[in-house]
Amino acid sequence: MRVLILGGDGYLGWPTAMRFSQRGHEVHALDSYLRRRAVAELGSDSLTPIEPSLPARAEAWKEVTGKEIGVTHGDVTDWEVVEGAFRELQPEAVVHYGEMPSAPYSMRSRAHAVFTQYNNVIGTLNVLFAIRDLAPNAHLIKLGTMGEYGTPDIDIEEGFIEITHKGRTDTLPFPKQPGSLYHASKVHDSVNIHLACKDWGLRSTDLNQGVVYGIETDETKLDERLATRFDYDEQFGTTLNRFCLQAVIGHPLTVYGTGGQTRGFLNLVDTLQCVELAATYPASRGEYRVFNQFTESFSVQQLADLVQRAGKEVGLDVEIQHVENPRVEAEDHYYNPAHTKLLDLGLRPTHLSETLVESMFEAIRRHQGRVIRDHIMPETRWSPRAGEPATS
Ligand code: USQ
Repeated sequence: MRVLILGGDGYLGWPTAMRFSQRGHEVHALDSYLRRRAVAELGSDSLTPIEPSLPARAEAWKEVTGKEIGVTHGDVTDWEVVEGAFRELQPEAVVHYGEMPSAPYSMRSRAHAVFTQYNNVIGTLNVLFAIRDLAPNAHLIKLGTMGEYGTPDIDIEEGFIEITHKGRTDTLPFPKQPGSLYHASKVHDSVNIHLACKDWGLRSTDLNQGVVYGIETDETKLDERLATRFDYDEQFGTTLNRFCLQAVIGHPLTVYGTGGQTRGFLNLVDTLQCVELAATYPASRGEYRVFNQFTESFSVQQLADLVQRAGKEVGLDVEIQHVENPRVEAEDHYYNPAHTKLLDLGLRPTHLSETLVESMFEAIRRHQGRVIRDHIMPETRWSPRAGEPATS
């Protein structure tokens, strides 16, 4: 299969590129280095040292495996870049990670919010037009987010819900209540993708992914130059990754508010499985399908407790700190989303355990000396305090 990976330099994109290449597919990775730039602008860095560019990564991959990954440095919001890539590569599957992924980043200021929504919505629009006009049979595998749904007081379905209203019944998109302007950008994408499938006959799978954790995959372990990035700062680090790093460096675990916030989580290696399953069993022409992509639900407090217990096993004295919640989010809520469609396709979940957390400690320890502590504590608030000036 010819696979184009947009955002192929990121935390998930690079391991995905290697996985598809390892399986014998023809892979091309495109990236604007947005993530590298945004983390550097914040003054932080990936814990794991990564090769300086996509060409260097592809070179290392070739040296280690003898396989080739094509690369392009380019921005999905630039139509010429997208048009050129689609004309040249004629992809059969397009895996689209090429977005600004951070909720806190999007809530920092007006400029950060505008950048996030422009980047994500316009980039995805370009991809939709490119598929329509240049590769109409390509299957779009788009990374959405569980955060599109918010935390309603009913069970969350996989994309659609049957509603009976005033005696009439229809199956409609599940209501969306995004929790940040980043999550809202993914809602906008979903609406546009659904329309493109309906009106133009495109085929797409919207993967509403939960919070990813993990540091290694089978391919990253082949050679240290193949490592994926691992962020732990307040904007780009996800909860469990941050907690594991905090435990290793002796920083109190930063539980926001009471820690009752509950989310779906999955291991990085399961992200690869899910994307591979979506590609292997594509949507039909005209079909817009949604998979809820996570394996287990936990509250933030449960994660902190698990990290503390795992720490104890290996002699780490882990303190849990409840910091003022910088976000506007429910801390005590119902959460029961369906997530059976990927299991039906054959997903074999990796379960979170103390042993798994201990293996993350081990991987983090190897690069402990590189940790920058300045941006671990939360700095970005969802809502300004009274009297604070407007930001630009
Ligand atoms: N949280 C803490 N302490 C921390 C960091 C986070 O208590 O130090 C809490 C947050 O308040 C939130 C929960 O943990 O309630 C999850 O936060 P997160 O930063 O791990 O994840 P989030 O901002 O939701 O975003 C991440 C990815 C995003 C993806 C999303 C999936 O960055 O790209 O879309 O997870 S989901 O959360 O299901 O929407």
